[in-house]
Amino acid sequence: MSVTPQDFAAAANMQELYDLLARCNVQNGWNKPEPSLWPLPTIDFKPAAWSYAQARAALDAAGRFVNTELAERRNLILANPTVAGNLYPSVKTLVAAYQMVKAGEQARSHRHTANALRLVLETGENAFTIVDGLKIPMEPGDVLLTPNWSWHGHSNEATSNAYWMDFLDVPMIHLNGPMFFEHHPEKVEPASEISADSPNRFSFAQTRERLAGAAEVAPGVRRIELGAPALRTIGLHVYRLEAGARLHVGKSTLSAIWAPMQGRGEASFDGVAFAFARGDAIAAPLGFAQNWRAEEETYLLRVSDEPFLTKNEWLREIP
Ligand code: 1HN
Repeated sequence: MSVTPQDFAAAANMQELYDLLARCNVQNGWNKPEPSLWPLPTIDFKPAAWSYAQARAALDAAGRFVNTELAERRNLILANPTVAGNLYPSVKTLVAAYQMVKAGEQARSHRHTANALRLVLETGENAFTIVDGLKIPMEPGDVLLTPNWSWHGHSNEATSNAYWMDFLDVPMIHLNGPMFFEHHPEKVEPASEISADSPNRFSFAQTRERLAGAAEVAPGVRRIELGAPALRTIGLHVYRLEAGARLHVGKSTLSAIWAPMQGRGEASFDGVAFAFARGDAIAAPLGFAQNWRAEEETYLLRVSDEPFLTKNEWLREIP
């Protein structure tokens, strides 16, 4: 029975009012057990690290059991372990994965509204990602973009397996809802033209050269941004630390996944330290101060939600 204005007028006490509100799918906004606004960001995701050596061995094992018929992508999702029941995001807004395509294999083409990029770890000659009909070479250290709704598949024409890391804004799409996905009608999108200088490719050679000419942001630390073009939701920065250099990153609302492209060292988050080497993945969720130290010359890719935050004026330091 619907609640009438007269019912509210007749409510004799607070409890009767609450009972009427409950029948209208309305909650009082002044007496909830959990506040809906709070003074500072809640910390839920925690720092975490994944080792490439381990992921590579797991992918090789998956290669024995999982073929390209069964798996559209033979990949391993790096789910942040510290949120109860989390099976997906690596940090609140982003997910990372390791992927392997065997020698001679093709991973079929699809497109989705999630923005994606890859960091190439190990390939032979003639490994390609096919983006919108062009074959983009995959060489170690390359960063390759597949923006929102671009067709993409992977074609490993080399004699050795290809390994890389994927980064996507899927958690943002899960939250906001605009998920669309399509298989390519031809399974693997036909492509014959090789586009080594595609704007969607940031070769490691180019990245190293740009960093050599970049200004220092801290003693022994240089930084560049990859793009244009840039993804609308995901920011890409590469840091170069000289041997022995340190980088301090203050507490902020930024969520990032870091991937060492070269080198070795240690990353410490409010006292929790992880040793890192090339190919590892380090989740840096919002709300933790970070201290990086390089034991040798080190290149770090930082994949973050910076553009999403800055567009909305949500990038802030946390005291
Ligand atoms: C995806 O589509 C790819 O296209 C890689 O290679 C990793 C992880 C989660 C969701 C979709 C790819 C992915 C992914």
